[in-house]
Amino acid sequence: MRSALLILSFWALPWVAGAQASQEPQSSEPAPAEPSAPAMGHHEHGAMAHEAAPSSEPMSMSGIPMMRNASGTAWQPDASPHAGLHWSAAGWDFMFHGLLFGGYDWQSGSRGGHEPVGIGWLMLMADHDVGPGRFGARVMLSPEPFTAQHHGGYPLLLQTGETYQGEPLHDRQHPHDLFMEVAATYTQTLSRDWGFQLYAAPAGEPALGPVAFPHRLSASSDPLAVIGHHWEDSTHISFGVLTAGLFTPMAKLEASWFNGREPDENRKDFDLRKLDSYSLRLSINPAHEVSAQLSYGYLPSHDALHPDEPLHRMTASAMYHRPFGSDGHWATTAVLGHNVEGDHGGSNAFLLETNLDLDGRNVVFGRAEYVQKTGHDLVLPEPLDEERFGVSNLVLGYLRNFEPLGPVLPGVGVRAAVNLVPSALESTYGSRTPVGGMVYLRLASAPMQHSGHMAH
Ligand SMILES: [Cu+2]
Repeated sequence: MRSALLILSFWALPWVAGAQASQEPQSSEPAPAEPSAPAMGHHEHGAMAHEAAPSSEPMSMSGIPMMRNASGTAWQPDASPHAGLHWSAAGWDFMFHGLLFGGYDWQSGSRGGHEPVGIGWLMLMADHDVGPGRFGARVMLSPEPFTAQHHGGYPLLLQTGETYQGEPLHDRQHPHDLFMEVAATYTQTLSRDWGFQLYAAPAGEPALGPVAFPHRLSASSDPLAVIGHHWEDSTHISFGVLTAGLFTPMAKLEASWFNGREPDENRKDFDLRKLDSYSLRLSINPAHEVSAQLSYGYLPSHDALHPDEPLHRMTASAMYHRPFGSDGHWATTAVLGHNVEGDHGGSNAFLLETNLDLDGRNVVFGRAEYVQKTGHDLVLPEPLDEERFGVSNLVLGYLRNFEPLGPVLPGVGVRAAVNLVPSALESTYGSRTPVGGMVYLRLASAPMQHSGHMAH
């Protein structure tokens, strides 16, 4: 109950900003596809734009649709729906969006648990032309330190990663930090086909892994985390990130230098530390509906409990987004994550998830994961410490959206999961098929309104 109230009051905050924006006169005509970058002429820009891109899409730099920008500096397919509030004031373009879940999480067995939880994030972005380029600032906050903090996180069978009271956390997902992202970007086109981007963040996401699950459209109806998080996209909150990227309309190559240490148990501060890790990522958007990436990261001391164990991470992922029917949308993501950690050798995580919005109202979603976790990861008794177990997680859910309330799209949903564990873990989990579920209220950003977008 308290979580639900907190979640709701969290929304009220930006709603003040939202109300201001929605008071502005709404243009009945769709916003023209004009580049926000002054460095390029409109015609020139048009020639560079992705062939398949519908002309009604707002563009950012180098003919890249604004909708391609996902979490951190990651790309998603151009064919992504617009959601959020967008307004302009004093030469700045603002965007506000968010995704919040409040509900009751229940996981079976002695390693499970049940409690009310609040999960999600809110984000404000501001952009302004600076010299020949474009400056951007963003702040993303999460309510989870207040709404998902009991016993170090919310119940989620087979989840591992980070700590609680100095011990490794297991079968719970740690809350995301209050400051999920505080970042500045600078983007500039160099020529018709080239541009570069710089990203600096005391809290932010290095160029490693796919679009992080809390920000993936294919995961946007599912409140709970992926159990392969610490193989795939767990670095999305790193306290100290510098990224430089070079991009064309179709590809982006980025390098990051960052603090690879996982956030500590105080979820309300900045865990700044030396930048000891690096990563490389190649992103490709070969078609309007497709985005793929390949990345590698070296984190010499990611785990506070084992500061001498280096981690090498490799990830590959692909996303496919397309409209469905007249008002729906279909988003699918596949991810492969590979960790080589200390002396534990290599381990893999596979994920396939999909979100099918049938008509703007009814959404069905699902996820399948297979992850190799050690007894050490799962915090099993000593003799099993170095043993490796293949565990799986199958999720199916349904979300029903209602009429938007101003900038907020409310909905109610249910999510059911069955986990598959090997027989060696049967006694630990009380079953070879432990289950979990959640019923929830979801507040998402309503489809985007371009109020005052073209003011400059
Ligand atoms: Cu996370």
